[in-house]
Amino acid sequence: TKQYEYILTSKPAEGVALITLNRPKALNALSSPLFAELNEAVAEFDEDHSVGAIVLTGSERAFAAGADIKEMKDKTLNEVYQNRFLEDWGKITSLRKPIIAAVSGYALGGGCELALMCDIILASPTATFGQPEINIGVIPGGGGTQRLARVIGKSRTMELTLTGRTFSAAEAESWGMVSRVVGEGDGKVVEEAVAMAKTIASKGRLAVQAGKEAVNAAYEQTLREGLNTERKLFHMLFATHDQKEGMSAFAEKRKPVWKNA
Ligand code: CO8
Repeated sequence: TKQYEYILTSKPAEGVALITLNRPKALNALSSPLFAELNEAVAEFDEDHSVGAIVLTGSERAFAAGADIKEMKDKTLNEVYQNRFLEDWGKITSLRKPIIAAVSGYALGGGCELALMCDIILASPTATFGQPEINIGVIPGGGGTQRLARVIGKSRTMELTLTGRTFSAAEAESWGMVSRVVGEGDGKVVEEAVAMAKTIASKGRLAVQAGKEAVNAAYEQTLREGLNTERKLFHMLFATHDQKEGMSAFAEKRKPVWKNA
């Protein structure tokens, strides 16, 4: 795979691509050049037929400590508005393949928002989340107020946004923001995320893509529309080889062989 300056990429298991944010001196602060590389890498893996699921992680100390404050500090209204600052930082939400965030250490501001853009969040017990933008005179700008409110509710989101206080992995788990907190130990959360990605990558790709699309509809559509989307996608899968194969394999008591078709 390609060499980047601010991220590392690898394929640690069958069907799995791993992207590691790698700006250790700045606690993985999210700069425009870093995001350009991240967007390029996820787009490449979304196209890569050998990849079925993607894992995004940072370091033990920081998933990402937010957008790069030093880069933002002197920007003017003209610049941020005319250049639509942050608009292309949400590209990973339009991937077809699932992306799992494996979070250790700080996930603050844009770092928390980046995790929220992923499909599944796994957290190490060391993970510290927060939207501390209020402390530097602004508010979240990468979806924090919107995605958090949908996931953990209005009252908590309001408290976190207006006080800027951080919250723990245990809180994030009890509020349903992370799917689980993974046991102690360096690298454990990445190991678990890679194992989960490998499991997902071993399923039929069309069904995985449809499943992701259907769950996402729950956050973007009304219940009636979402149920309709789900049923249409379910019906659509009856046109695939993998539906015939999966159901025949069950009836014949054998393992299915997916063709991703
Ligand atoms: N931007 C730039 N540099 C940073 C950032 C950041 N967000 N966070 C840390 N760094 C740098 C520090 O400046 C320091 O650099 P140097 O060694 O050159 O002084 C280095 O990383 C290490 O940091 P600290 O010395 O501060 O380490 P500590 O262990 O003492 O503290 C903290 C760690 C608590 C994480 C602290 O660094 C901190 O509070 N960081 C800022 C957190 C923050 O406010 N984040 C929100 C930023 S605003 C934002 O994210 C807007 C969102 C925009 C949308 C994004 C869409 C995805």
